[in-house]
Amino acid sequence: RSCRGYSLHGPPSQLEILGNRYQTDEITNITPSILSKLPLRLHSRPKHPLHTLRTLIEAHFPTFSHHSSLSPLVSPYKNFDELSFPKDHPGRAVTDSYYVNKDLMLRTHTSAHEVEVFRRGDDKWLLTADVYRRDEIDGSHYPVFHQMEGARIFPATPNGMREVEEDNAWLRSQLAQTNIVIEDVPHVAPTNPAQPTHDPAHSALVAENLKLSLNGMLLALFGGSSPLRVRWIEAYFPFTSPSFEVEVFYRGKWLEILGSGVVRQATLDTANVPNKIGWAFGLGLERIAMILYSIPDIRLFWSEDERFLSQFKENKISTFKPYSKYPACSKDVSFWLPQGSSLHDNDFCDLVRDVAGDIVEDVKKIDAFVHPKTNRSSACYRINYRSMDRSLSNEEVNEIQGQVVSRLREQFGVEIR
Ligand code: FA5
Ligand code: MG
Repeated sequence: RSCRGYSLHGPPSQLEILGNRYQTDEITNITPSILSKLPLRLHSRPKHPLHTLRTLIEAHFPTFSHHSSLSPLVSPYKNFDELSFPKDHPGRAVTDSYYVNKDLMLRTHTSAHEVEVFRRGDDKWLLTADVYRRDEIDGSHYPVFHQMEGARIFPATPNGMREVEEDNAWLRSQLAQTNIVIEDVPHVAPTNPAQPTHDPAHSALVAENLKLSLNGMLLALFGGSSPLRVRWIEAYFPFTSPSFEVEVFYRGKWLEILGSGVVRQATLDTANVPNKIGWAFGLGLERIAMILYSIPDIRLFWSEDERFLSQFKENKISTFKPYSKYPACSKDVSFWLPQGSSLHDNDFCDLVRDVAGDIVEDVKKIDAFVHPKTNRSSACYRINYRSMDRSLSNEEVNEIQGQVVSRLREQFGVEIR
């Protein structure tokens, strides 16, 4: 019960989401503040940096089909099981993901749609969508962000492999005259193996096609007068093998851009295209947009302030000029939890986000201990409030902090210290 973003009485018995009504149950934890984001679809809003970035990536893959209107409501089966996530994967926990009820959740990644898109017979596609994860609160984390998934599959036949080889040769020639420095890893390795049902040579050709395709895309986004440094790293995802992460060296730092790999055959079998082999990647649009536009805080993407929105043009990346930073105001709250109960940081963050909306800049746990005699746990959190659009008055912040405190009492039965 303590996971809910609602009072001790729990959420209403039904929730209306994107025009439909859904039954809630004992794991419902999707809050009103999260529900309010579902219709916004920033990635489809003209001139918005997330839309422009998506458009630039789509333009780099002109022969791929584009999807961007799939519902964020998916079954846990689709988000996890179809992608070979083990039953005990932490991402499934109610502390990490948002559930409408036990059969319906908000997608945590765009990979949730891989099977349905492959099943349509689409063999090269890009898909952009809002994704939802319960997480900490700071300048680079927000419970809603946007991902872009891309995939390409080929017939697993000699002809299909010839197509890959020809495409690789062409892509290699395209990259040859450019300003890119790539740190690579083997296409397949003992630590990053080809799948048992794949010919390792075919798997290597497909992995090479993935790398060549993405290197070109990264060059289009990040390339400039000085050489672009890109580094490929071995990774692990339940739904790809071999798997890779990609980092780009930008303004003095290595930045993680995307996850990718050779699609697990189980995914393609489920999608009814068992005789194909191919690759997929998933990238975070906010991460890339914050870098390319110099946007300092992830909350800004949600701003309705004209001083933010009016700075951007369609199809063009420009440097964001921050308007004045307003003063911050931080408040601590310390409390005892009821005996035997615990409170996950993500529950605390969702509660604060629900009460304070985007004026919460970050939340830190500054103290936690268990009383040796009573066995009760105590916690102290520091909430930093700052609006991006205006100065907050002290009364306003006190009022909001008061609401946080009463919700904590009501929802988790805490005793304020
Ligand atoms: C995934 O979500 C995989 N579905 C990616 C994938 C697709 C792998 C297809 C293989 C094949 P991950 O959780 O690492 O993986 O997220 C992918 C990207 O999303 C990250 O590289 C990062 O750019 C972005 N991302 C992840 N978490 C956040 C976050 N909290 N805020 C902003 N961006 C994030
Ligand atoms: Mg990652």
